[in-house]
Amino acid sequence: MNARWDHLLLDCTLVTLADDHGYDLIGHGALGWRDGEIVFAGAIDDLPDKPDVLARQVESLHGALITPGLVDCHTHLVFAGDRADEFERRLQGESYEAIARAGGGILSTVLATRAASEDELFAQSLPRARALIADGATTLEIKSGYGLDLDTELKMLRVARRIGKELDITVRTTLLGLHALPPEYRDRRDEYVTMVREEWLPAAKREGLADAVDAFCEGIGFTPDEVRRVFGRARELNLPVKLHADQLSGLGGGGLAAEHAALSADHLECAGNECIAAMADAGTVAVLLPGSFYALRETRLPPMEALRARGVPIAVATDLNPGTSPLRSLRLAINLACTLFGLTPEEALRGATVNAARALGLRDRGRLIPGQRADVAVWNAHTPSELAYWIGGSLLQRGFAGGRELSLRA
Ligand code: DI6
Ligand code: FE
Repeated sequence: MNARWDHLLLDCTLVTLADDHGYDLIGHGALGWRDGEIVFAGAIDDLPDKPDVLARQVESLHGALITPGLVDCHTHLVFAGDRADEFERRLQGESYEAIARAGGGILSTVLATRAASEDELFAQSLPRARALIADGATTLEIKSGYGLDLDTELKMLRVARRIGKELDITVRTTLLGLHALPPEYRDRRDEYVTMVREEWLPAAKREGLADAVDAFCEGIGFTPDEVRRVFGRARELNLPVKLHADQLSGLGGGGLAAEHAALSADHLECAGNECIAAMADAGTVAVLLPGSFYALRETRLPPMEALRARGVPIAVATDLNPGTSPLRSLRLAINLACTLFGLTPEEALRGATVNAARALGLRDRGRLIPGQRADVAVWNAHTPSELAYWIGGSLLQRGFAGGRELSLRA
């Protein structure tokens, strides 16, 4: 036997998600890790020795439920200001698209984000990341896209990296240059797309600031051809792609994502069958974002039956952003995915763990099995369906990332 384990949790119910179906629950369970990696996930009775011989730190969890730490694979949580005023306008009947076309929407957040110093942006964004962690997240993806000039885009990505360091969790960053056309390029779309393609992608790559590239493929965003130009360059630079696809307009975004072997296509309310088939063949994850569906009071549901029939892996994320999804809990996104989209609690939990990790290209987390990172959420719950069932409040008791306990100060 090698060196002792660092930590051993006893008397807990493990939701291991070890296989592709079912929770794979282990009652009277134990979870041990060493050097940030799980070394034992099983029944207490199957431990190879006495707990305090095995591990330096041993604790009983008194029957608590433990799951893999949640993975929020789609957020825009770095931004300045808020858009509560637009929320009020929408309640009075103005549409999201009308507000965007009138110069509000994404562009109003762009102005605030450009004006904020890097420290201000960090200070405003950090509490949103803390809120996600306080309800179970241990890995976050964060996109740029509210700069729309190179300096501000890189500033956002640096802030995202700094949040990961500050909170001691994994943050994956995504360059979202094609989010909206900045006003200074109003009549020069092509020039903007070329600049993102030729200058921004290589710069973000060179500085190690982007783990992936995303685009907003919508009537109010960018066309499939514009996205193609940028994605082609991303692939040349070995940067994986993800796509905001088929949310408000069915432009074939799911198929476009699959064409570029995208890690994920996100939203998909308007995706047709051909898109779903192409995603299945390409192994592209479908990321469902019920927060924006709810906040925009949309009615068109994502094609759940087609996704299931084709075996497309389904993930669930918050889409935390100031416009369409001011949602600061991934567990609440799980609840909304069940209530609004008809996911089972098991599909939704898998969607916020193992499949969400896959949507980020991460295979080292999302299950509680030996060899995976010790990213663990300990819940004030007894059954896994409770995670989807309780609405609001925090259920989280403790969180660990890479074996280190996280501060849950929200
Ligand atoms: N993600 C986005 O980037 C846009 N919609 C979405 O789901 C809009 C973000 C915004 O309005 O600020
Ligand atoms: Fe988004």
